[in-house]
Amino acid sequence: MGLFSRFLSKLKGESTASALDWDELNAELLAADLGPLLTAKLIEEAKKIKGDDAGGSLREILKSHLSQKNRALAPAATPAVILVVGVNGVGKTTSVAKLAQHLKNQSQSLVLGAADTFRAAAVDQLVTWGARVGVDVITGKHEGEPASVAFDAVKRGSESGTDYVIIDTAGRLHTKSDLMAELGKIKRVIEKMAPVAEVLLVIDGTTGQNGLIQAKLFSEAVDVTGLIVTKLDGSARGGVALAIENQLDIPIKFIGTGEAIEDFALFESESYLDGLLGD
Ligand SMILES: Nc1nc2c(ncn2[C@@H]2O[C@H](COP(=O)(O)OP(=O)(O)O)[C@@H](O)[C@H]2O)c(=O)[nH]1
Ligand SMILES: [Mg+2]
Repeated sequence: MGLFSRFLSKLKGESTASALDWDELNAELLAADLGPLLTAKLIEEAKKIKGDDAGGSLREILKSHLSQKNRALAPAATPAVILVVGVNGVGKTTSVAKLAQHLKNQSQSLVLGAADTFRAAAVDQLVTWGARVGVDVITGKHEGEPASVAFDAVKRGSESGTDYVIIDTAGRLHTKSDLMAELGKIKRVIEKMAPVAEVLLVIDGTTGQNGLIQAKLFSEAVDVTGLIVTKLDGSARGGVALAIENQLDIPIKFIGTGEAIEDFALFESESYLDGLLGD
């Protein structure tokens, strides 16, 4: 059931919402990780709704808080370089594989770069995915320079004329400034070869308000152009992504809905709103 459906059905039964209904909606929005700022804005605007079409009005309000930026991958000269970043365990490597499959399904050619050189298992994980998807994975030495692996991958992509190069990176705590600075370095090194078309930040949809802090700090370190929100297959409603869109104006581009390669989709704002409103 959508976040707003109980509230809406109440509104339909009575003509106006009581103070208690507003408290309930407030609590539900907070529980869905929309955060205090966006929750307060939404309640304030929803209180002004008049007339019968509460659902339609609420939809317009929610829509006005989504990013207006393009959700499609930015058009770029080949190779289009995509850098995938985020904290540990959010689903970066899995999302790189899913995105590769998604693009391959559209007849795009790809090279992947395994720039998480801290953990040998991380490289193996991407190599295994690459074999399954059927794309080349460029690896480097264990504990080697992530920026040099990224550079090699982009070089390979340029030389072989592939459409996309996707770079997986090591998970890093957004609070560790040296690791955050390394992201800037990776980007600068890549850009000696080709421009970075997209920096996609992966956010775990079950994270809660910490996701907003992650997004703030990653954006300060590197120009984040879009979000991949993962783990939306559970009970998580990914409200934090909405808070990020609203407060930082970073559009959600893709969502992950499971561990399998096909559990991945473009973010569709209309169906997301359908879900929230319980259509
Ligand atoms: N349920 C679910 N699990 C996911 C999703 N995306 C990734 N995972 C799982 O999350 C764990 C960490 O994923 P991984 O890609 O290694 O994260 P990384 O550390 O950011 O590279 C793995 O067990 C993945 O299978 C998703 O959309 N839904
Ligand atoms: Mg990884």
